[in-house]
Amino acid sequence: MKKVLNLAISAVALSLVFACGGGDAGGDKPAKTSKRPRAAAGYKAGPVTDGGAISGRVTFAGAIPKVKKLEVTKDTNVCGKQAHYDESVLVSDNNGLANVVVKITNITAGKEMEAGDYLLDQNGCTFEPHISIVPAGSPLTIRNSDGILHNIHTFAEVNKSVNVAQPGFKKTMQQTFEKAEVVRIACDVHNWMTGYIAVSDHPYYAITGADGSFEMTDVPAGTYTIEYWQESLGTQTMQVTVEAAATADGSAEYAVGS
Ligand SMILES: [Cu+2]
Repeated sequence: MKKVLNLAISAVALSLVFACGGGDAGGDKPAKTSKRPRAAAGYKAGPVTDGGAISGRVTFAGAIPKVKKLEVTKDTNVCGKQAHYDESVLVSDNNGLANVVVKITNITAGKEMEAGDYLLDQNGCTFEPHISIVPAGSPLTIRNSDGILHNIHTFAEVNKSVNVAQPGFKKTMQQTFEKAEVVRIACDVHNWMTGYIAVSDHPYYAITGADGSFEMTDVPAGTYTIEYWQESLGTQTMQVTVEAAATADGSAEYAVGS
């Protein structure tokens, strides 16, 4: 009887390995395997029953900086249809800081990473969205809505950097990032174009909205380090304790010169 039970458990374990590993176990079929988001090695995904939330606002202390208008110096018939602004520090009327990547740095178990469709559009010679979260292993579709030559140039440290032309006739390309980091994206044709991809390796990532607010849900109870990253103002960290069925305050402030 005991032996049968062991066998049954092994069978369950085996099917779990196949379910979690996806095509990884299958080897050389990248088109199928690459659709799956890939969590960090050692991250245990499963239902969160004692979860809480972390929410808050990231704010900017001090006078609200003026947003600089950028000069369109090329392809003005397409790129000049709309005004371009420096998006490196965007502060709302109530001091909310937008586009801050908020993540838990030390989480080893929690909810499943969700598969999704990820799009970076080049529209009016601007990257839309300016910054987004893309899970490691999930393909990002890079669209050229402008019908003119753009050039995708990524500046990565742990991923492979790419520098590839996207002519007007090439509507979409795909790019997959394998490891977690924030990758800057530029266009060598239009030097004012800048965007960022926050490659995630677990589901506890968020980006602050225009008012600086963010939320993470289904966080297992525990004490965590939260990291805040902003493209111009840098990185800071904070400890937060999450209790079951409660919302922990993850608000943070960037002070000028911090
Ligand atoms: Cu461009």
